[in-house]
Amino acid sequence: MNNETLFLSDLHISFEKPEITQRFLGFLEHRASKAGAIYILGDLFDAWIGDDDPSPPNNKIRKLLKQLTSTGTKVFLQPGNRDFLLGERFCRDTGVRLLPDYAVIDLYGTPTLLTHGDLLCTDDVAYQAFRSKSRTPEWQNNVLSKPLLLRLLAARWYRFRSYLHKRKKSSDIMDVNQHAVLTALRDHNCLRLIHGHTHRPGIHSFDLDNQLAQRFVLADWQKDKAEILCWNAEGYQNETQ
Ligand SMILES: [Mn+2]
Repeated sequence: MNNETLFLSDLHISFEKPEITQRFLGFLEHRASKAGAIYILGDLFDAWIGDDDPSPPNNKIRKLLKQLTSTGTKVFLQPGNRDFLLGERFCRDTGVRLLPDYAVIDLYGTPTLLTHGDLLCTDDVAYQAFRSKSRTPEWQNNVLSKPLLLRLLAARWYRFRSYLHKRKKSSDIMDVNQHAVLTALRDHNCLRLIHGHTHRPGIHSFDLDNQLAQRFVLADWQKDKAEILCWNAEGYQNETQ
């Protein structure tokens, strides 16, 4: 069983959604330890304002991640658009390894491209502009140097603002752009992509330079429903948590 690889994303863990936290803690304690590797493709947390934030349920999650990685399960994490400030201290505390925005892994013989998914939503020009700005060291140092309380308040404000913006945006620009998908696959020499972010779970097959390519979109976690993508040498299946 140790030869399994699990993919999940978009848990959006927060104090306000204890059901999701509980489900994830249960996953870490039971299901995850049976796998060889776990890939969390971003937005594990609904907001991450710095590795020094001890607000619940962060410490409990740190502890169980540490427990899991200490027993030999590898855990990899890609930054999402909500938790891109996860940093080195979090990795030290948990044994989790951070991956870059695009990462290629060898998934039982097939090169597979992993990404959170927000980079592929190129039609959302305003978001991409904010994204570029917020990934600079200047922006991040400026934010992280603010007192914790101020960051907590700012995060609340941003989440509220993002909720308002999302209601106004057309649903098309919130999905991936197919040209961006093809370019990313070409750039990384892959025919398989796994991502989250859009909260539109599914498997899409399409042509890439006369070869069959596939895009797996992971499900976001909800109070009463959570899904992970499980791969082994034989293939994949979706598993309800
Ligand atoms: Mn996201």
